[in-house]
Amino acid sequence: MVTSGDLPGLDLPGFDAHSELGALGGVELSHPTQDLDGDGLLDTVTTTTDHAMQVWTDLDHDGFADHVTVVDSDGDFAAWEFHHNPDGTTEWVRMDVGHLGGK
Ligand SMILES: [Ca+2]
Ligand SMILES: [Ca+2]
Repeated sequence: MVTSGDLPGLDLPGFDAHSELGALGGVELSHPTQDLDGDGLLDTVTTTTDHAMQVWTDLDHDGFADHVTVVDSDGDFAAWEFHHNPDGTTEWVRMDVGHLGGK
């Protein structure tokens, strides 16, 4: 289970590129601060922990994150998408993983 950890003022989970998000559930982005896709609507929140940065994006503006990219301080990264299954359950699915810097 991922917990909110050391993020004062932000109720978003902190984790690194090696964390398993599968059962995390919906993540509410109540106060997005960035407009990642440039359509004029704020959709993205960036959070940081001691060892990693998480970029949460609410692509359809329903108030819940649909995508998160995690980058560790050592360059490892992982990208996850929030999926709604036909049976009504939801899960985070890892779409990409790798290392920045091309080693
Ligand atoms: Ca936007
Ligand atoms: Ca959304």
